[in-house]
Amino acid sequence: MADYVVIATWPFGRTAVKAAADLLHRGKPALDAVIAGTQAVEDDPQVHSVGFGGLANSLGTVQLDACVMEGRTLACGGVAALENVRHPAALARRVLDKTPHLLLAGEGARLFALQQGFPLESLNTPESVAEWEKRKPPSHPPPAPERKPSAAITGEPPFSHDTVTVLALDQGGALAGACSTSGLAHKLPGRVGDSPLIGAGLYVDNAAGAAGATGVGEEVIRIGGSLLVVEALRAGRSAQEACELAVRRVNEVALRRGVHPAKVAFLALDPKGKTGAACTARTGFEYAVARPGKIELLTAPEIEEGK
Ligand code: SD4
Repeated sequence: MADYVVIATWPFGRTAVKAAADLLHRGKPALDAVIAGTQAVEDDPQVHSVGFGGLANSLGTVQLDACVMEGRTLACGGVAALENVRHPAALARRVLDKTPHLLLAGEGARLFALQQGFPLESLNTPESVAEWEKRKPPSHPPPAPERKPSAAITGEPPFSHDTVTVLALDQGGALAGACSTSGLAHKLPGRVGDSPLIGAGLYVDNAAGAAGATGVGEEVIRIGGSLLVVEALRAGRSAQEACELAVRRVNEVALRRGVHPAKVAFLALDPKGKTGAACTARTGFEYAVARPGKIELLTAPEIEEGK
């Protein structure tokens, strides 16, 4: 029997690792635990970047992205641009369990949710609508500086956004991961980020390790972020080195594109339970780690451009 470990993005990751650790402690599989952890954050109306109470797109509609993956058979599932379902990670698991597909999007994902007995509901709360109003981008943005922030998205309001990504190693030595987000506030309707995409926002392989991402999804997709981290683990890098390597890739690509690196962070968990995390400059990325009897909030190192 191995000691369990679960890690999750951002300070609200404490809620996720606590819920996940409750299951891992009782010997439950990593996949069940990461979904329970993710769901605890999806249900929290105070978290305006995930699930119920998430920030809406430019039309005022909340569209959610999520995926799940387990590391033994590489079984995975995702949902993208999903409306009216507060538990997208649980629905992603149904995609994994009940369909021959890996990713359902938009209206198809919502119909599947209905078929699977998920209630359809409004995900707006009075607080999330007020927050969305506050973050409305100006209709006449100021002229862009020379080297403008990537895709004009810096993670600062009005484009605040945080994914919950949860990675776990269970007592049987199996790895799994889940991530869930409402994506970028005021995004174009139908915009899909990294979080429902296997290999971008999440990748898990018991033979190498697990990795997940948060931050500006466009930049994570561009470098195939989570798969890059897992392949670095497979090649013998530590979890910490693998995350730093992916952040350096984000920095290099930004330089080639003539933009400042966007706010992006990676988390990793290896098959022995060692963890790693790193982020681009000024991301201020914190993550939660739970092991038997202990929950901590840690700060990831920031990798400056050219370092
Ligand atoms: C996205 N990666 O939709 C997500 C948002 C996020 O911290 O993680 N923000 O691009």
